[in-house]
Amino acid sequence: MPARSELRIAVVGAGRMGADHVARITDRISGAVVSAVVDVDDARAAAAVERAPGAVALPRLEDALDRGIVDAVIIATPGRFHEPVLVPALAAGLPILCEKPLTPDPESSLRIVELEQETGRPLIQVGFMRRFDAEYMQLRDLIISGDAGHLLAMHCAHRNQSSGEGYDDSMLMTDSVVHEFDVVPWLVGEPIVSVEVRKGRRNSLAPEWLHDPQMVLLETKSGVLVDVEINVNAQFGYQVTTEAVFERGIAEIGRPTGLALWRDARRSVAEHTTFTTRFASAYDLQIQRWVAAAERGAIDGPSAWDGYRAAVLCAAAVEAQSTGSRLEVQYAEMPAAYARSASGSPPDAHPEPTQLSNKE
Ligand code: ISE
Repeated sequence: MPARSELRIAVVGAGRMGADHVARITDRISGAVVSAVVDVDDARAAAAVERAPGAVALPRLEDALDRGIVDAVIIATPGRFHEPVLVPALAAGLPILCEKPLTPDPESSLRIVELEQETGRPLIQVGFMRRFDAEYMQLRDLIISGDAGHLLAMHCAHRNQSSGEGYDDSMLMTDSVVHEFDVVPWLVGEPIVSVEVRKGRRNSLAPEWLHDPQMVLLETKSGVLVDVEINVNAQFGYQVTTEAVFERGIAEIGRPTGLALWRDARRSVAEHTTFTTRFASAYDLQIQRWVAAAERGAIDGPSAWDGYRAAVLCAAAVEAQSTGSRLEVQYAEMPAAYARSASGSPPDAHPEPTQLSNKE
């Protein structure tokens, strides 16, 4: 058989995120092609295939596997359909990039963690793309360096322009704050140990069934407090910011950058309206690194265990939404296979920050 030069990817789910990945792989990712687009909706699959020369549209992943045209799988269906796709993809021993959430609840996430361990290899990377955003990476480096002293607290804002029909109260946690549930431990270098959710004054512009915004308070193992404003009917645009409070100063990421326009006695800078543009470079880097790692039989980002932990936090946060009180979070014991992350160090452990340098 001639040496294969490109990773042949089946993209499962041709909705907004799946179609975005199909275009990304075709236009910008090297070393990979889309070989199949899998969606139960024929029209949606056919439309996505238009963007991927040579790809076929199929209704089930198994159909693509039977044809022997798949080296790796991207799962971009709604979360409740992830497990039935993860199972055959794991059985086939294929590298998988699974959009968040890994699965909708901790029990099913643990089942997937167990199945992955049976394969004896790290096959699943979860699509928490914020870890590939340039400013998030800079902030993490700053925390690790200790240059501004120890991290004390963080203020996060997660604002969407508006929420759609099927988006309900629990999705504030499971679809949106799930990103903070992943990225906060990654930034701070230790797990989240408690969660509290408060509902304040409701935005009258939000759909009538939604209590929006809500405030989430997280605490990490050493006591770093992190507040998250989740606000999915912010009207003005899409914005994800973090202000980190250190012993010696403050760092901020996520503010709009780019051309500033002074006109009619105003200064303006364009803001994003959606996550696909706000995190476009992060998605590109995530997929490019996943493709490179898949070729080495590895992953290069959040693992299935990270997906499980986020699922635990989502479940706790949904419970905390109804109680309004602080809830301590318990995780299963981490299997040894996940004790070392892709970078070779334990998933949460940051190196000891360098001593506070006294520059005065
Ligand atoms: C959406 O599903 C995402 O994953 C976005 O990153 C997030 O900001 C948004 O709130 C979610 O609905």
